[in-house]
Order: sequence, then structure tokens, then C-alpha cells
Amino acid sequence: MTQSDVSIRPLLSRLGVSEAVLSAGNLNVRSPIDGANLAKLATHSVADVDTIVKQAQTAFLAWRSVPAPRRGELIRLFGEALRAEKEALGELVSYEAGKIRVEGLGEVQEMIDICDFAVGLSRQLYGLTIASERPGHRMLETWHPLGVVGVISAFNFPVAVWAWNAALAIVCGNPVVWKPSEKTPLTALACQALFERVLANFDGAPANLSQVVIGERDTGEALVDNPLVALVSATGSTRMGREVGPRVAQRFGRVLLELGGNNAVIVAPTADLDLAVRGILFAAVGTAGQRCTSTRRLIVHSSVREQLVARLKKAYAALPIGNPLTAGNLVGPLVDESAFKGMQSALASAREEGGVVFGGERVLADQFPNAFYVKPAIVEMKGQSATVRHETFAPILYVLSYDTIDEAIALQNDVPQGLSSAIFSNDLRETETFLSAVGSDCGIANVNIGTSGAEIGGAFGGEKETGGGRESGSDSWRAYMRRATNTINYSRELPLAQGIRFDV
Ligand code: UN1
Repeated sequence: MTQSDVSIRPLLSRLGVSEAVLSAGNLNVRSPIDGANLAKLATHSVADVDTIVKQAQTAFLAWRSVPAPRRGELIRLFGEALRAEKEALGELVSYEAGKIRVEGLGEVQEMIDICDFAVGLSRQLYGLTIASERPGHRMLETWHPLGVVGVISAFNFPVAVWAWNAALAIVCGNPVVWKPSEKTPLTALACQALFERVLANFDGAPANLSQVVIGERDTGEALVDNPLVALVSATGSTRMGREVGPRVAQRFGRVLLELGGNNAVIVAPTADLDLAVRGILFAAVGTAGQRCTSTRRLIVHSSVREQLVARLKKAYAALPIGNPLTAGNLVGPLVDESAFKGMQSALASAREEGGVVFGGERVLADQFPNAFYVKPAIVEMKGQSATVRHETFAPILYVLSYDTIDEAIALQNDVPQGLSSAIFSNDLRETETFLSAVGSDCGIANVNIGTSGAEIGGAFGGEKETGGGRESGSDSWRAYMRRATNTINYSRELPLAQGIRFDV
């Protein structure tokens, strides 16, 4: 038995995942920490997915009639269960996704936060009333539950992104079918077990309100293509989104896509460089550069470039890299070998384009021959080359310079992706321009903080190849409901709109 095996089983059993499940099939689950095999799970066939979606549809028919505040009560109790198991679930996230302990816990905190948000929302699924042009009439909008919500999530936020979707979907009256990344199915099974524990003690909720399907591509496709899945909310690569989007559109389903980012930080001459160094460091190397919001580009004013890059290199050189469960380490492993190869090939291309690479090499190979720890890289580029414009899911920070703010904004926007962006500046004219219609074209634009680590209260998502979807806070809930426009006549006449007369 490996080290990971020893520690993970009590965690899983505490969270309600039975021992038998862990050796039920052929899907190998490995820990990025040391490459140890954590489980061999059974997968769902296309036919299984069909059955599961049908069960979800049955749940929908019951759940849609349960009053929304009562639906909120279920999510409140789920939030309580998450609070009670925060440590265990957070640690499991670290094992399976390789993120450092505080980030694993932070991810569970995002789940708790979205549950709290959804509970409040359950009494605020507001529609408008609208003035009618006809006498004795009134108009209103009513929001109704939508139907089965399919959630496809990525390895890097194996539990929070599901919770963003599930908490809102369930409060909005919908069941959820979740297809987690095949790299992180155990955390999904743990969330499902916790949810079921809460559901079992809840009066008036149907079975199968939340279900998990485990598998690879064909399992995901079966979910995407099923006409009973009213909304497919998918988080992952742009390549995945390009396939999911048209498939769902073909059957007139709805999609919510949260795809790649190529997030930049602009550092202006007036910036507080202490803040900038800290903000960039967390956003560029946190989660080993494997957040969709990770900072991948630094666009720095020529006058402060040398100083800032020198300070960043100093900070990078001091980064504690290693086992994410060991207190003090700030950078854990890449998720797997293919992520490592992707990083090395991006660095090789950047070198070919004239880039000067600092860091980026594999470390700790002796201690962890089957895991992939790297020194985060800083790459000074001559311009925004093809490699820079491509999202590589690894800790690479490309450095570009600028001289005018317009030039900086143009560089920031001149990539195919549009998720997150930030400016460090104390010049109000610059920061406001950056946030204005002619500024950042991203879904997230920040001032004097980094690109990652968004709170759940805001809508999360981005433009262009990022897919256009918005999840989590603000009014993102509307994606999980259908809108009905109602016109009510309380008069004894039947006037037609637009003044049309149609009398015989
Ligand atoms: C993701 O990487 O898919 O803003 C989500 C953040 C986190 C969520 C990231 N709250 O970095």
C-alpha cells in the first residue's frame, strides 16, 4: 500500500464513500501528490447515463412544485454538513487535485459560501411587473424551474464549481446530474454521499435530486446529447466547449460555458509594487498555475519592468514547493505528466520565439518519481507571440512591456480568451479607463488585486473563447430558470396590443 492509500481511506469513509466503491472497476484515480493509485472506479455506460437522466427528470417533476424557500432549507442543511466536514473534504481535494491544504479548505469554503448565497436567493427569485399598454391589463414575469441540469466540471476546482451550479440549480427547482473530471471523481463521490446524507433526513425531497456519473468522454457526451438535460453547465478547456456548445445548440438545449482564460495583470508606473508582487505571486503560482483565473501574462510599464521582474524572480526563488499537505508549502504538483509535458513544450516554443525563461524545470523527481513538481516559470517575451496567446494550464508567467495605457489595454485584450484581468495602478484615470467600455474586455476586471481568487457573490465567467457563461453570484441564477411573460386582463374589454382592431 502506498502512503496515499493509507491516509485517504479513512477520509473517504468518514465522508460516506464505501470501501467497495474504490475497487469496483477500471478507472484509475491517481493522486498528483505522489502518483499513487487511489482507486479503481466503475464507470457509467451510455445506457446508465440515460437511466440516470430519466431518474433526474422524475425528481424534477416533484421538486419543481416544492416552494423555493423550502428548497433553500435543503441547501442550508447541506451547507451545515459542509461546515462539519470542511477539514475532511478539503484534505480529500488536496489528495485528488494536488492543491495545498489551505486552498483545498478554501475551495470547500466557496461551497459553503454559495450555499449561504443560495439560501437567501431561495426567497428572492424575483420577477418584474411591467406596465401594460392596454387598460385593465397588467404584465409580469415569472421564473420557473428549468429542468435537469447537467454539470461537467474540471479537475482544478473539483468540488466548488459543482457547488456553484448545484446550490443554485436545486434552489431554482432543478435536479443535477454531475459528470466530474475523470481525474477527480472521488471528491465528487464524497460530495454526493454528503448530499445524500442530508437528503435522507429531509422531508419532501425526491430521490435522485443530485446524481453523479463517472466516466470519460463517452459518458460526458451521453449527458450533453440527452434531450432531457435542459441546461449543460460545462467548465473546462476551450476545445471541450467548442464541442459541447454546438451539440447542445443542435437540440436547442441551453449551455453555460466556463472555458479557458489567458489572464493578464497590467502594472502601471504608479502601482504599489509591494501589492503588485504579492498579488501577482498568488495569482500566477497559486494552485500551481492551474486555475482558469491564474495570471498568465504580466504587462508591465517599461519604467518599472526591471524592478518588478527582479522582485518577482526573488519571490519565485524562495517559493516552498512540495507535498501540498505539508504545512508551509505554497506550490504543489501539476495534475499529471501530460500537464508537465504541456508546460515544457510551451516553454520550448517560447524559447524559439526569443523568450528568456527563468525557472520551469522539474523538481523533487527523486522523492516523487511518479509525480510532477515544477518551479514556476517567468518568461520574458519580446512580444505577444502565438505561445503567449495560447492558454497553457501550468505556472508560466509571460512578461511583456508597454509604454502607454492604450497599448497595455490593447495587449491585454489581444488574446482569444476573456476571463479575468487586473491593473495595479494608483492613477484614477487609468484604472477607470481599464474598467470602462474601452478597457478590459474580460468578464472579470480588477483593480489592485490579482486575477484569481474571486468571491462567490459576483457573477463568474468571461467573454470570447471563455464561453460567455456566468455562474455563481449576482443574477447568474437566471440561467437555471425559464422565464414566462404573463399578461393578465382584469377588464371586461378585449383591447389588442398595438391598437389593432379585429372586430366582426
Ligand atoms: C476555476 O479555476 O475554474 O476565482 C475557478 C477563482 C476561484 C474559482 C476558479 N474562485 O480563482
